[in-house]
Amino acid sequence: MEENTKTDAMINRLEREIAERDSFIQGTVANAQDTERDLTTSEQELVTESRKRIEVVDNYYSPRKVTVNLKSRINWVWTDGSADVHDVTLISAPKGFKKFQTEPGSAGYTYSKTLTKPGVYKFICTLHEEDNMRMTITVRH
Ligand SMILES: [Cu+2]
Repeated sequence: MEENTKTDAMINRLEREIAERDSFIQGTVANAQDTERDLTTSEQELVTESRKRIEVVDNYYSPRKVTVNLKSRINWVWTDGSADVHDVTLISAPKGFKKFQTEPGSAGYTYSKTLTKPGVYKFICTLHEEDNMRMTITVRH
């Protein structure tokens, strides 16, 4: 019983921390929108790194370029902007990292992968390669 209470308290604290971080990031994004400027590279990195979220839409990934820390877990999210079907196919990766291809998905589909080797990862959508639907993730040492 006491263990449960402790776990609950820990979950509450973590949820609060995540909410605070989210609101800070949303503030940064809202600020940029208010002043009608694009996010700076470092702000974009902050947003992406915090969310580690790549949106899959018709017919591109957003953002197209990301730099993250080693062992980041990346979340690809097929949003409502994905009426069509797309996949995420790893075509080039650091030595020793196993290439993969997701199922073709549309709005509501998600996929997560932890990048365990430093270096450059290149992805394409095999269904829209000719539309240049591709992205790059660089993993820091
Ligand atoms: Cu596609």
